[in-house]
Amino acid sequence: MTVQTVSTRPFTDQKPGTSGLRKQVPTFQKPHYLQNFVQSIFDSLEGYQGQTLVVGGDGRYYNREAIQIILKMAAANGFGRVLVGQGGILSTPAVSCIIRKYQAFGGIILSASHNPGGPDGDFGIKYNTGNGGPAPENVTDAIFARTKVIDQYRILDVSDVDLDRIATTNLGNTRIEVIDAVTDYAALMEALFDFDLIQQFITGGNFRLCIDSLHAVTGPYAKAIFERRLNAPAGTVQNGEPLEDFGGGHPDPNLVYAKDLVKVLFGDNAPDFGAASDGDGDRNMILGRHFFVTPSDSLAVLAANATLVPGYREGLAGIARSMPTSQAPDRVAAKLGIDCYETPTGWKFFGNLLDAGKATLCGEESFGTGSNHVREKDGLWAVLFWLNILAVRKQSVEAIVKEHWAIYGRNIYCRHDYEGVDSDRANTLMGNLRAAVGTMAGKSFGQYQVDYADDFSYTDPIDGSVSQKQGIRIGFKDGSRIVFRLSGTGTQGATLRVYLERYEADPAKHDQDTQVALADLIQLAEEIAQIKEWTGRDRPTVIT
Ligand code: VG1
Ligand code: CO
Repeated sequence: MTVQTVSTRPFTDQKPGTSGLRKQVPTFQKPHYLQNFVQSIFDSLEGYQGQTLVVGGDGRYYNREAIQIILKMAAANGFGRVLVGQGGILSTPAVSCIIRKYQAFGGIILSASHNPGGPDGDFGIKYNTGNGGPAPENVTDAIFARTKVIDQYRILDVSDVDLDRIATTNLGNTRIEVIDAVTDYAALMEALFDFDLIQQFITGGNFRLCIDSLHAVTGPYAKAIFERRLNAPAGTVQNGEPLEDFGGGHPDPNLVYAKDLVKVLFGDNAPDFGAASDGDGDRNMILGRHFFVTPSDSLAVLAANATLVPGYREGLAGIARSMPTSQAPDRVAAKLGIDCYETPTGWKFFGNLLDAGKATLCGEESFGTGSNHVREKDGLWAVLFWLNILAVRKQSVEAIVKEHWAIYGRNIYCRHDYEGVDSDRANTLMGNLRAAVGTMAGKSFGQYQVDYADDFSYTDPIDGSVSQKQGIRIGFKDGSRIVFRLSGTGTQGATLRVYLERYEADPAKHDQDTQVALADLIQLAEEIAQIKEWTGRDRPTVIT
């Protein structure tokens, strides 16, 4: 058993995006490509000799091969112990939970989250630090800097580890422990929520639920928690087998891609509650019978009802939301007399606020909600939070959301995505906006008067780090907003995201259709950004 030092040359395209490095599978399969990135992670860390690393992925194509490489490299680089999920499976929130529980030095997650998988799909890798959260920008910047100059990596010349058997083996001086993927995570959930009450509620005969794992990582977690621990009927979890290509689907829990679930919840004799998760289990979509809860509203409702749930009975220290997320949570924070922080897109920006005890709940409009229980967004946690609230309040999802709007007003909200557009043209569109926002304040567009317009810049209140160019915000005097940004998770061309929001205080107008209610702003976004011209599209690919 020898440590091999392999000569390599840098790849120029290993800059991590919103959530780690994501590329098409064939890119990751190029000789040395994954190895270079893994060694660059290790090279930019200090003090991990003899420490614990957590490794797991969402089960997509190339997961097992990548894990074998990482185990051999972790051993060759001197980690003392590696905890790896059985079958190579660990959801993103489970990795966060395990890093924290076992005081690991950090973790590596293999996932491209909501991007499709398979031989022609996407793959991804991201590093999480000892707090269990995604590496902050100073760490990802250091990793990227290293990828540009790397000339060798270290790997053990040994045979593969059996990932399917729960057992401990040694690779050189490193202990490799294959652990059950679900146990630690399920125990954490049980500590936060009233499982007995939820169980009575979902087995009492008056409530039916349907959980869709989209053939991605949450299948085993959802079956263990809902069907086995909480006794929901067998079949409650649909699409529950993780598949390497997610059954050909797009494991993104929104109204477009979670169509099986949408059909059930909007069909005849629909159940009372439905939920879906994404590829790596950190996102959630919540549906009631014939009713969709926007992720921004979901965060606001969870915040307003948090004290009904055992783990949050003491109340919230604060709320944090990403900039494009609607301002619905801000209204709850104002009423509770707590702070609401506005951060750039990406969970890594919540880490410092959570560690400092300034925020308890966090959320993003992209179907991500979470809390200080881990340092990642957490799909099944959000589902359990909703079920706990429903079990206490014994009202429908729709009634709870409508009552919420009656108290706080409704932030009517949606996002339009233009996927796979030409990168140069998308950059031109953003460049034009950037040039225009400086002089936009005070201008009027029909009934809308611009209050402020900028390219969002964030100064972290804990460590003072500054993140610039995080998206164009145009805020109007009546509280409406339009936000434009380019995705940082795609692998082909560019994706333009346009976020639209309008506030409606009058309950008599809360039932309006979202697209109709936002029609003026949609028109205005087109006028300001010339979307059709620069994207070559006359409508969005995803409306959510
Ligand atoms: C998207 C979402 C963002 C989320 C990120 C990672 O990023 O907008 O809110 O944090 O995906 O989520 P972007 O840059 O494409 O807009 V996950 O669940 O895909 O890791
Ligand atoms: Co995800």
